Order: sequence, then structure tokens, then C-alpha cells
Amino acid sequence: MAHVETLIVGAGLAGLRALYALGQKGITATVLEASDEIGGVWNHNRYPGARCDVESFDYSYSFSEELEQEWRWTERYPTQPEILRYINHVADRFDLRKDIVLNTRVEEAAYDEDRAIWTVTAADGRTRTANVLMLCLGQLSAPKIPSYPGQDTFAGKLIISAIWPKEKIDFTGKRVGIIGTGSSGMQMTPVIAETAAHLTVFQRTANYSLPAANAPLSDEEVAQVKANYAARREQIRNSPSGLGFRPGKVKTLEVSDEDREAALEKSYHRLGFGFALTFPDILLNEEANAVASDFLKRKMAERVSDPELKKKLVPSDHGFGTRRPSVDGGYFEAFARDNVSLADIREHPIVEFTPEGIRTEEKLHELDIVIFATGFDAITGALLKPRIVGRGGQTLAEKWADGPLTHLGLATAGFPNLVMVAGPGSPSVLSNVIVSIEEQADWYAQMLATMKAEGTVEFETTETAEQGWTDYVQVRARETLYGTADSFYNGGEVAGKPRVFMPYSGGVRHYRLKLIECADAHYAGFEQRTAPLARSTDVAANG
Ligand code: NA7
Repeated sequence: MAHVETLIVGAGLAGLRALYALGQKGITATVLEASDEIGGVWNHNRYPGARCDVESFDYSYSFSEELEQEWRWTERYPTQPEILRYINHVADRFDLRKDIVLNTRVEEAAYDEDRAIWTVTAADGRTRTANVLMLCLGQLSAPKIPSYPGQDTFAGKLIISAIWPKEKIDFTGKRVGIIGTGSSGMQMTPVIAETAAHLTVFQRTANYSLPAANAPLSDEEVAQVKANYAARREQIRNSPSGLGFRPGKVKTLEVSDEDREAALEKSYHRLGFGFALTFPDILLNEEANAVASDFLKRKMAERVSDPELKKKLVPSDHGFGTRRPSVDGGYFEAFARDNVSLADIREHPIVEFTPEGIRTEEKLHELDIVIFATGFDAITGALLKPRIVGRGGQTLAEKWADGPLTHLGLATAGFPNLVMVAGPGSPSVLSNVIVSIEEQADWYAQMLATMKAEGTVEFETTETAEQGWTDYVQVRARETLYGTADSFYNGGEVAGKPRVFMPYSGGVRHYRLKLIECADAHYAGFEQRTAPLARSTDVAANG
């Protein structure tokens, strides 16, 4: 049975970055990846129009100046194929592939309390052991797939946006239906509309979206960023969300109407998500949020000419940013085409699938292809897919039955030597996730190196520490407006999921300071043992 110091599960951006960080500290690690390719969500989300809504310069690793200087992004917002090329380049450039095992889906991981090691079992039955288990499973990576009556009888093709097939799908002459209007549905709509015979967008909830302001990057722009990359990274690390935009200093209602409008207008055209930071209180204060929301509703309405459609496409049930908004490339404009229509499934819900298509309460939509762009079981979904068994036979799913508990988003009590990247309790989906990933990966590498040098064989966070941090995450969330809507931030996206706000909303800078504080206090909140607790308890019991 193969043994390494650390087993990393998942070869996406987090897993690769963790592997690199551990290597720098001389810690042996193997990455296990279920797919036949690296890349995580950027390997799986190959749908047309898939694009990152964080700028390419910032949605990239900062650990190597050479990498920063060598790599040439072509567009302001990178496409999925370009990000996947970047990930593969990094794997080659830093010789990471030799420690990655593909086609290996982890089904179970069990902690051996006597030996302080994890045994990991893959779907093919192979087992591996490690001192430390690091879960890099993604935050939006466990697809949420609805199951409608009659779904299996549909005679056409059914595609899940987050498990997009590798072969090219030709929409020419096809009647296509997309269910879901989050970022995925909004991104693919204008692209598929170009070739499909007809496209029906099935919308349950209208979503906020800003125009992406995407553009090819000129050599001058690239050179300018590369000349000042370190300063740009520093600004990002010290920003609230890792986007590099500083929040405006003056509150929304403290400026004149003209100045407010001018500031919102300027952000709207340039900043994408950064729009939320035009004023510091947009996500904190209801009146401020209403101002920003009304501005965006006006803008979205201007992009649609049909009055009925306007009413349906503009959100009316939540404030901007309280659910994840989108940054789109022509979503609203697509509805001006003759071959695109909207099916409002809040008004006329889907009744069933038939062999011909989808029957709503209004009518039968005849379709050749149906795409589920229905999102993810977010943040905890992927972590709870494998059966993870901790102390005393308790599973992670049992431990988190009422919601995730973590100390600093790093670890959970009862699961010694197990850590997670970008999981619940960390800035995760509320941040430019690469910033969060890098912060944690380097921090873990240092922690593991320190503990190794000190002879620690078992580390485990305490129930007091995890309760303290989990409560603090809630305190910070209550300062915001996130609680005013059902979303994948708070478990509202999956029926029956515990309704707990999961990501840390205090920002990447504050989070980093908390990590530093923890390390400086010799990893406060973690018990560190030179012999497994189980064995020392045995000795005490026998002695
Ligand atoms: P999202 O943002 O979670 O959006 C999912 C969409 O799917 C949303 O409009 C949902 O409507 C809709 N949905 C989910 N389940 C259903 C069912 N059963 N019936 C109808 N409609 C449904 O996921 P995305 O993939 O678009 O975006 C996540 C991305 O954000 C990720 O890929 C990154 O790019 C960042 P609802 O709002 O729940 O009414």
C-alpha cells in the first residue's frame, strides 16, 4: 500500500497549488483526481461561453514571478479553454504531474486512531495511506441535478452544464432548452442562441447581471500589468474580496444624487463584480443596497425592449449581491432574437418531461436538447460526497448534519490530520477563490513543516475553537445582507440542507490576518500531539 506524508484529493486549482506549496517545504504528497484530466471545475465546465468572471490577471497564481511574466492572457476575462491551458501549463512548468494520479475517485477515507494515519479507498478498490489528508474538492463542483417526472423518457439529449461532454455539441438546427439562469445559464445563452434553431430559457428566478466589458488584452496593457504585478497582487491580498478594487470610502447616501449616479455608472461599465464595492455599504445596508439594486434593474431593463419580457427578466425578489450575481456577454440582448424565448417557470412550473420535451403548466415545449444549468450543492456538497470517517467511526456527514463546523475554515474536531481548502468558514465563494486557495495552501505547508520538525504526529482542532469560529462567521454574516435571500451561501439552494451561512464574509485580508494570528500563537485552536491520542489514552488507562 502506497504511503505519502500527505494525500491531496482533487487536482483543480487548489489541489495543484497545495501540491506545489508542500513540495516547497519538502513534504511528500500525492494528488488523487477522479477525472482523466486535471483542472477541476475548469475541466468539467466546458459549456459554450464558459468564462471566469474575475479578471485573468487576478485569476491566476501569484507564487512565481517567472510564471507571471511568461504567461500571456489573451482576454480580460479568461475563457474556460484558456484557463484549462493555463492549469496544464502550470502542471508542466512545475513538474507537478509526477505526483498526480488520475482516474482515481476517492470513495472513502478513514482515520486510524491508533496509528494516526488516513486510509483512502478509491472506486477501483485501491487503497493508499497518508499522515495527512487534504481535501481540495472545490466549492461549486458537486452538480445539483434535478429529477423531474418523466425525465428518463425524454428522447433528446440531456446535458449537465457542470459535467459538459468533451465532444463538441452541435446546436445547429436544434431546439434547445436551458434550465437555470445563474452564471452558467446566462453565459451560454447568447452563444447557443447563435446556432440553435430555437432556444428556450427556463427561468425560475431572475438574476442580477452586469455586462462583462470583456476585451482582448493589448500588449501595452499586458506589459503594464507585468511591470507592476507585485503591487497589484499586494492590493488584491489586502482587499475585501480578492478582486483588487478598493471599496469606495464614502457611503451611498452620503453623496449627492449626481455623484452617486456617476460613481455607479463608472463601476458598471468597468468593474463587473467590483460594482458591489462602489460604495462600502452596498452589501451591508438595506437602503444603500436598494439604490444599487434599482440602478442595476434600470440598466437590465434598458437591455430588453419587450415590456413583458422586461418585467420577467429583471429581478424583483432579492437585493443585488445577496445571491451570486452574474457578469454576462449579451444575455439580455439575446432575447431580442427571433429564435430565443423565455419560459417563466415560477409562473408556469415544469410539470414533467415527455419524450418530446418539457411540459410546463402552460404548454409543451418541444426540444431536442435540454441543458441543466442548475448549479451546485455548494461548499459542503463535494466534501460530503466521499465517506469520510473520523474518530470513533463518526462520518463527516454526521458531524455536519446541522451545518459545517470548522476552526478558521481549516479543520473540524474529531477528524485529526484532516484539512480542507476553500471550504466552509473560509472566504471561499465570497472571494476571488485563487487568493483564498494560495493563502491556505502556503499556510498549511508551513504548518505541516513546523509540526513535522517538532515531531507532531497528530493535530486536531478543538470543539471550543471550531464553535468559536463558526459563531464568529455567523456574527460577521449578520453584519451583511446575505441573510435576506435564499442562496447557495446559506444552504438555500438544496432542499433539506442545513440553513447555515457557510463562507466567511469578513474578507480575504481579515481572514489572512486571522491565519497569521493562529500560526503566531503556535497554531492556536489545534492540539498537537507527539503520539496519537488513542495510544496515549491506552497508556493512561493501562498505567
Ligand atoms: P447557480 O448560480 O446556482 O444557478 C443555478 C440556476 O439554476 C438558478 O437560476 C436556479 O434557480 C436554477 N435552478 C436550480 N435548480 C432548479 C430547478 N430544479 N428547476 C429550475 N431551475 C433551477 O449556478 P451556476 O452554475 O449558474 O453558477 C455558479 C457559478 O458561479 C459557477 O459556475 C461559477 O462560475 C460561479 P433559483 O435561483 O434557485 O430559483
